Amino acid sequence: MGRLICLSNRIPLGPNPTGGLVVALGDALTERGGIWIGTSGELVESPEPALREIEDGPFRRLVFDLSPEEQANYYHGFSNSVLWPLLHGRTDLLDIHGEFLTSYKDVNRRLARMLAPMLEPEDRIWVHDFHMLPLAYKLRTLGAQNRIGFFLHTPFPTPLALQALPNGAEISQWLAHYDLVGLQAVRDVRNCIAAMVEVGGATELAGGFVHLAPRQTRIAAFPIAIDATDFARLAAEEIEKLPAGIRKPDRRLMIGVDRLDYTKGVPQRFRAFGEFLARHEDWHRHVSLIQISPPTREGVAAYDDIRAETEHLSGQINGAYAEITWAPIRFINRPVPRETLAGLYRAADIALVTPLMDGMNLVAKEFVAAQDPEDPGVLILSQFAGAAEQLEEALIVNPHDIEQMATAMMTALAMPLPERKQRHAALMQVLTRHDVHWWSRGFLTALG
Ligand code: ADQ
Repeated sequence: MGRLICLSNRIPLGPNPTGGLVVALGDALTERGGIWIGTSGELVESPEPALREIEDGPFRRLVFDLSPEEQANYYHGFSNSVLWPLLHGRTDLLDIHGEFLTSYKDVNRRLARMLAPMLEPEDRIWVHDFHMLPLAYKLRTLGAQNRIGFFLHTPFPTPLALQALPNGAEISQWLAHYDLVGLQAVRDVRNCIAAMVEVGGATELAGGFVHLAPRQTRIAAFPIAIDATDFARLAAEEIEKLPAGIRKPDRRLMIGVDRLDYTKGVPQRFRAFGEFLARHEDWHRHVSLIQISPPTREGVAAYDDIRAETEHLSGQINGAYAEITWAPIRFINRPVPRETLAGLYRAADIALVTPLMDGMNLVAKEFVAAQDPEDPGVLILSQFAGAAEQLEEALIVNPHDIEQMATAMMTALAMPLPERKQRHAALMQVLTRHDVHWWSRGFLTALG
């Protein structure tokens, strides 16, 4: 059995790396001398044409640097200002420039050239996410015959949206050089096959395979997951450590946790909470919303806009409703340690997970896992999160429908304990059956 070689834009650094993917891949990487490869996070004028080993962790990690120009064109440019909005159906935000695409291809070619000489025939390669779509194609050009799998963490767009890219057909060519393309949800599998056929000229075969000469690729859903048992244990421990007063006996708590990204629907969520407060004066002083949203991708214009919009809305709602001893919204623009988040989820009565579009959304799963089964909170979940395909017992909402979301908030606050317990038990069963180990095993078994 060969090694497992994983590639992702960011890799877990430090002597004790943490995070969902580390849990998912750690065993496979440690067992068979696997390697994780990604960018170093350092910018240098002339990046070395070789991978550099980081020597202090539980499995091998190799990194490469980007130049400031590549950071601007490959990372902020094609990855974050073209592919990210496209994959989330936000074609209105596309920022198309020739030099972005050129840099994107160049970085992937350089990576393939650094990787190809290291490969042994039995090695399996697992490429993660949209920063590295062309990697298999570049490796095949250099003669690699290995099994190569790709997992896309975002949604896959419709064939129509894909045509907003000048190189829409090329995406299908890139995907066709993988043996397996894994997506988060069944809806993404449908979109991907339709796009490869309609835009890329592929032929659909039986069993989720497509043929684009000279290769056959399997397209399948592998919904990403968490270690629910471990997260439940963490939350039960951490709630005890929260500061007194975070949750008063007469006050209910709603929570939202998202990177400050325009896909996450935070403005719509704030508007719905404003609508709820306007409708239910009796709930004033008795419910508040903590929204934890660290800024990301600063410097990309659309992210500056979403920050200004959310700050404006939270200020407006607090200005309209706050009293001396109560503010309806606490809007925190910093990351919060994972342990504290776990405790906060458990302290909350309701989670608002209402993205406009999301590959999966792990916050939804973390919230469910963190609940006390004897007195669980309620998950309000967008129909456009990949998680909605699995978490059917959540209160499913349309994040564009502000009135419906405000009604769901009231339904969740009024939900009797037996119904909360029954919904939570059903959700928890999904999470424990389909945990993060099930996810990585499933993908790697399918890759062969
Ligand atoms: P993200 O868009 O980052 O991931 P998500 O799935 O919600 O979205 O994962 C976020 C992770 O970061 C969660 O584990 C959460 O706890 C943590 N996090 C979020 N806000 C935080 C904060 N303020 N402080 C600390 N931690 C915070 C992409 C896709 C998703 C897909 C994942 C995994 O966009 O759809 O679910 O990858 O495939």
